[in-house]
Amino acid sequence: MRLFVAVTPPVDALDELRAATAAARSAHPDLRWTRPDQWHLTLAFLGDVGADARADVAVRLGRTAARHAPLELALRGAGRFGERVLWTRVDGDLAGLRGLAASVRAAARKARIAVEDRPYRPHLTLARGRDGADLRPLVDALAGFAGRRWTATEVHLVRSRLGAGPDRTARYEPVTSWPLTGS
Ligand code: 2AM
Repeated sequence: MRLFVAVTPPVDALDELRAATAAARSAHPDLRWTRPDQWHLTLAFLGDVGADARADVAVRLGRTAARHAPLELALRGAGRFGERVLWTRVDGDLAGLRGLAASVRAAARKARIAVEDRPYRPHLTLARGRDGADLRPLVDALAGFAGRRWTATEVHLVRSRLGAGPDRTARYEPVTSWPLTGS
């Protein structure tokens, strides 16, 4: 089962982002926009995980969530990974978010799941570009977006079903969620 671990902004924060990106979305049908009902902040991408490792990582993620406190976050402005990915940035308790992502990755490694060593870049993916797309004007257009503060209170283990969403997009289905109950 293809899995990732994420935190999810609440509906009011997502509605704000949806409104802030509406003009860009309609002006650029050439990009592959992610669906607002699927928006999330990935902490770790686990890839295909077998049943045994899934059970193991679930136990470990429960312990991880119990050690970390809820996180005060906000969505703000935009950035890009080259011409491939347009995203909105994350503001607030980034040290806490990085610490949580590091713990989630450590939990996955202990469950013998290979996770990337690349530095964690907190972001919420808005759109993916096709070859030759110029995402810079969109980054500029979204620069003034400053979303409300919200609290991440849960960590979600999410299943990604490639091609199962509308127009053969991926569909993300929460498998298990754990509250952040640390202090
Ligand atoms: P993204 O946020 O940059 O789009 C499900 O695919 C989620 O896991 C997406 O949010 C995606 O990143 C993230 N992810 C991270 N590494 C990935 C990878 N190697 N393949 C697919 N998704 C990955």
